[in-house]
This record gives sequence, structure tokens and C-alpha cells, in this order.
Amino acid sequence: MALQAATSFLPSALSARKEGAVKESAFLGVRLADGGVKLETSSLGMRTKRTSTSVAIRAQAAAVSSPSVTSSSPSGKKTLRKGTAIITGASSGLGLATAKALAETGKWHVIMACRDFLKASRAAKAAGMDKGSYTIVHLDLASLDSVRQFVKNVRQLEMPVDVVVCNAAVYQPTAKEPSYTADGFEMSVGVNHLGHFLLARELLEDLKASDYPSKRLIIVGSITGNTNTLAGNVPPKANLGDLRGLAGGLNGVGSSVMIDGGEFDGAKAYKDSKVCNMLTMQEFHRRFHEETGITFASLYPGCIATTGLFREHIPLFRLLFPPFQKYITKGYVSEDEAGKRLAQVVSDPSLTKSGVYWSWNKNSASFENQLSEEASDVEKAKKLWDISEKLVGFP
Ligand code: NDP
Ligand code: PMR
Repeated sequence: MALQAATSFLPSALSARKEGAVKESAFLGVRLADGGVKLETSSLGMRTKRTSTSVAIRAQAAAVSSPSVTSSSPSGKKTLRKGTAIITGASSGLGLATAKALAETGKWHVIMACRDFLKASRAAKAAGMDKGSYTIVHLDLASLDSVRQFVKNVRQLEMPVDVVVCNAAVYQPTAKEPSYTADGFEMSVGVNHLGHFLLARELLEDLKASDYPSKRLIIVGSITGNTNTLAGNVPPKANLGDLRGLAGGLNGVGSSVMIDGGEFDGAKAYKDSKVCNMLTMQEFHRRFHEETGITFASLYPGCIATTGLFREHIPLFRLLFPPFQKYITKGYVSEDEAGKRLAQVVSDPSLTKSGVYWSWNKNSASFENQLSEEASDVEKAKKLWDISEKLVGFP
């Protein structure tokens, strides 16, 4: 109902396209009928050459090895040391804007965890980030080996790990056939959820070891995974079902490539992966917050309609989506504004509550938002955790 109402004011030319059976020709991609390292760390005084082709670390930073958390200024005032935040997918969009916002404060050193070193390097330069404020470390979330290697490489940097932001994502709404990660998982869930799940599980030890006063693990969620919203009711809707496809390995051989066991749908796979992100954050909170004091959080930063997330969508979608979000849903935010929001979740002293899914109102004030029934299902979160552990190689 609500969806029909919201779509009825679309121009007729566009609604005509909506009726097209072919997914690619539908406005905003919706079928309404659906119902639905070379290690070069000069600052650390080390210069090691690896033969591995996939690993590239370059530390531009004057990072301090295991610094103490405060230092005294000549006036005797204690100053907090720089925090170190790892951000996955910091080569564009939200990740880059957040890296920039944090770096600009002078209080953060950002480890940009990216699959394309050159792109990340150019992006940081183009964003005007100070050379000493970031380190790029190679991470391809579509490979569990790469995730493990990334963790090793970060440890070699001997920088503290104070905040981890799981931000990277792929969205494949027009894919007709599934694609797979190096480990044979359907790509969207493989990258957005399983790669991050392993990363977060591994880096938990590093977060525990940090002496920073407010340690945080943030997993970026989204409104489109929450079926208690209008946006979350745009078909195809997120639904993990009983997780039978995931339990079967999500590989399309012995099991379905979709978590719920259904037919491949790239848009649904993305939304399902966002549900996994939000469930994982809460399960981390339940398992580790009390023991470690780490803040676990998720967020919906607003609709950043101009990012690379929509690169695989049809040109018509990419043309119309930003004005649609700006003038019709009014859910649009710029990359800069969204970056500031995520930077708040990283560092704002008032956002230390754990287990929260943050959103922002029209005045750009943060508030604790309600997750959908599925995205807050405790039993599902536990089941997801157990299956995900097996898939990424925990005994
Ligand atoms: P972008 O496409 O701009 O950024 C995604 C980033 O993820 C890129 O840096 C990309 O790297 C990286 N990435 C993709 N695949 C991998 C991989 N295999 N290994 C490592 N990095 C990878 O999209 P956004 O900035 O919009 O998305 C960022 C986050 O925000 C996502 O979690 C998304 O779900 C979330 N979000 C976005 C919204 C929006 O409206 N845009 C709304 C709500 C949530 P590369 O540059 O090399 O391609
Ligand atoms: Mg949505 C208040 C309404 C609202 C908001 C905030 C979003 C956000 N969207 C809203 C409404 C609608 N969208 C309506 C009424 C429609 C039908 C015309 C619609 C369609 C739509 C499409 C086809 N919207 C989309 C798509 C995408 O391909 C995007 C997506 O689902 O990516 C997974 C998307 C989004 N809408 C949003 C946001 C934030 C997205 C982007 C992605 C994300 O969750 O990361």
C-alpha cells in the first residue's frame, strides 16, 4: 500500500517502464509485479620486499609503534594519542568520505583497507588527505586468504587498532548469474558479510589489546535490509529464511546461492547481506561487549545516491536515482555529510552505546533506530554466527 502510494507519483513515462518484464528496463530496477605487500614502511624504519603479488602495503604515515594512550604537554595537560581506525572500502564513497573526515580532525590515523591500491592512493590524494594521516593496506574481501593476510600485515605495522569499520560492499542488481568469491561464496554475501565476518572476528583480538578509551567495531547496515521501512519494502525484500542456502555453503553446487535457498537475485543478495551485517553487530555486542568494553554499532548513513555502489545498475537508474532521492523521498545525503555521520559513530563521545543501529533525522541529528523483526532476531543472529564461523574456517 505504502509502496504503491509512494510510486504512484512517478512520471508516467517511468511507470510505463516499471511494467516491463525485463529487470534492466524497469525504472529504478523495480519490478512491482514481484509483489513484492610489497612492504614499504619507511616511517617504521623497515623496508621488506615480499614476492607476494596480491599484498601491497605502503605506510605513508609517521605512525608511532605502540604509543601510550596519553602524553603530557609542556603545560602538564594530558593529551590523548591519535586513534587508529581501519576502514574497509575507503577508496570511494562513504569509506573515503569517512577517512577524510577523520583524518581532517588530526586526531585519527586511517588504515585504508582497499582492494585497489592505486585507486585508493589517487582517491586519498584527490580528497586532499594529508600524506601522514593514512596508510593503505591491501584487502580483498572476496578472498578469505586476503583477509587473513591483511590481518597479518596490519599487525606488522605495529600500530594500535582502536576502531574497525566494516564498510566495503558490492551491489549487483543487474547480474543475471551469480558470481563467486575465491572461496566459492556468492559474491554479495561473500564480500559484504562473510569477508567482514572473518575480518571482524580476527581483529577483535587487536581491539581487545588496544588501550584506547573508546574502542569500536562498526558494521555499516542499511535501511533497505529493514522491512519495517518503506525502502525495505521495495521488492525484492530481504529475507534470510531458515538460512539453508548459507548453511549449504552458498555455492550453487550443493546448495542455493541465496541465503534463504531461493533463486539468485543480486538485489536481494545485497539486502540479505545487510541484514547479516546488522545481525552480526548485535551478536558481537551480546558476546563481547560486557567482557571487552568494545562498542559495537551499525548505522544507516542516509541515501548516498551518487556513490559507486550503483555502478552496475543501468544508466537510467543512475541518472534518476539521485533526483528521486533528493526531491521525492528526501532521503538523499551527500558523500561528505554521510562521511561525517560515520565519523561520528567512530569518534563522537556521545555515541558510545553498544548494540545500536544509528540513523539521522532531517536536522542531521543522530538517533537510535529500530531494526526490523528479522534484523533483530536473536535466534537468527546466533544461527548466522555459527554458520558463518564454519564457512570462514573456525572450528
Ligand atoms: P562505493 O561503491 O562507493 O564503496 C564501496 C567500497 O567497497 C569501494 O571502496 C570498493 O572498492 C569496496 N569494495 C568492493 N568490493 C570489495 C572487495 N572485494 N574487497 C575490498 N573492498 C571492496 O559504495 P558506498 O560508499 O555507497 O558503500 C559503502 C557502504 O555504505 C556499504 O556498506 C553500503 O552497503 C553502505 N550503504 C550505502 C548507501 C548508499 O546509498 N550508497 C546506503 C546505505 C548503506 P573499489 O573502490 O576498489 O571498487
Ligand atoms: Mg529506495 C523513504 C523512502 C526511501 C528511501 C529512504 C530509500 C533509500 N528508498 C526509498 C523509497 C523507494 N525506493 C521507493 C518508493 C522506490 C520505488 C520506486 C525505491 C526504489 C529503489 C530502488 C530500485 N530504491 C533503491 C533501489 C536500489 O536499487 C537501491 C537499493 O536497494 O540498493 C540496494 C535503493 C535504495 N533506496 C534507498 C537506499 C538507501 C537505497 C540504496 C542502497 C542501500 O541500501 O545501500
